[in-house]
Amino acid sequence: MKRIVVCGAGGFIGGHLVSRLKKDGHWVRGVDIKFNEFKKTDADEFLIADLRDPVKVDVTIDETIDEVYQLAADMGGSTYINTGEHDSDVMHNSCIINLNVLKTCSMKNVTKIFYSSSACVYPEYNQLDPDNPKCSEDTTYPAEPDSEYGWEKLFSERLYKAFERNHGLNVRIARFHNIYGPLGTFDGGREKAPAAICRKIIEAKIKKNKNIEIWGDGTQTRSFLYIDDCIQGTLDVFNSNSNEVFNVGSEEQVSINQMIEIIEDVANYKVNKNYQLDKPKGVRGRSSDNSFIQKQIGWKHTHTLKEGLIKTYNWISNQIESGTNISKFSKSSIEN
Ligand code: NAD
Ligand code: GDC
Repeated sequence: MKRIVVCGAGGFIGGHLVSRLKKDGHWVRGVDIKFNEFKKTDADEFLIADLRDPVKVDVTIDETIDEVYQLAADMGGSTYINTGEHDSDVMHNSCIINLNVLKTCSMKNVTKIFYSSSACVYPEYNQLDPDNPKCSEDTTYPAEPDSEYGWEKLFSERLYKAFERNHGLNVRIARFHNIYGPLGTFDGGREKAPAAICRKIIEAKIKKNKNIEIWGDGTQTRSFLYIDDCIQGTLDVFNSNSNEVFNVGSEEQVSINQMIEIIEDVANYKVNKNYQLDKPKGVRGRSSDNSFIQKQIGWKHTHTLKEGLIKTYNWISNQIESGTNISKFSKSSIEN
């Protein structure tokens, strides 16, 4: 049994990771600036703390902690990342969290740390053709991420590697490719395409309205990874002997239009797509290349997009129909 800190434990992936680490028998302290909106935490302890404050980081990662998973970041989907409006916050907030966490880890007894990077580090020039995006780990340089979020992730990857070299920290890094599933945000501006489009179709169905808005022309491509596969990939990268940086994504590349068709099937409801060409679109094409992780670690995703979307659609549908009660979970978490 390890004593583990999960930073960003009030978030989507961090919340799922806490549950899995608890199931695996570890003692877990979660930390975040907020509680998870949808579920009472499974952590043994949950601290509300702003990781931009080095004193709070010092208290959170104390001398008893063996391992840290650092997922806290100021982030969101295309609507949040690609307008440019949040660039200074995204870069400043996430950088300072990583600077603080690494400095503290290097001074305490932490033996191993995980950092969640992103597919957004890959150069835009390799993601112009929606049918042939190139996102293998060996194409990272010359660097040209399409967003400041991607530049921050690339800088932070390098920061983790520098602490590994100079302070003997055992570092593991995964580049997540658009993760989706239950307990992920689906409204409010930070949601990504799978959750946003599920919500739009559910709301259209409830209102018996056929029209939904789609950002871009719908021919842009992506791959989406179901949350359970992401958690398994994270643990496989963490427990591997290799300290290389790995993609953790799906290779099931689809256009946004194709994903909408799948969701329409799940909903048993057809919509009219009203394309918003002035909305944030990000790169034209992006899909994970898993050759390296499969060869080195043997990790593979197991859910098809349709299987994952069925679970996600049903969960969002339940949330909308029952009316999400944020304060209910905040209260129960405080008592934990
Ligand atoms: P999320 O927004 O649900 O979780 C991030 C958490 O960090 C949030 O709960 C937020 O409150 C917390 N946080 C932000 N600032 C903080 C601060 N100053 N102090 C303490 N906590 C703070 O996002 P997620 O989808 O769970 O992503 C987790 C990690 O994975 C992030 O680092 C993200 O960049 C990375 N990632 C996610 C995806 C994806 O598709 N979800 C893809 C690539 C990379
Ligand atoms: O938001 P996202 O899932 O992020 O968008 C995918 C594509 O879907 C974009 O081209 C977007 O314009 C389109 N899209 C169409 N309609 C909508 O209603 C909508 N909402 C949203 N959000 N998008 C819509 C993400 C980053 C993450 C993360 C991952 C890594 O980029 O924003 O923070 O790091 O990538 O893979 P996406 O895939 O561009």
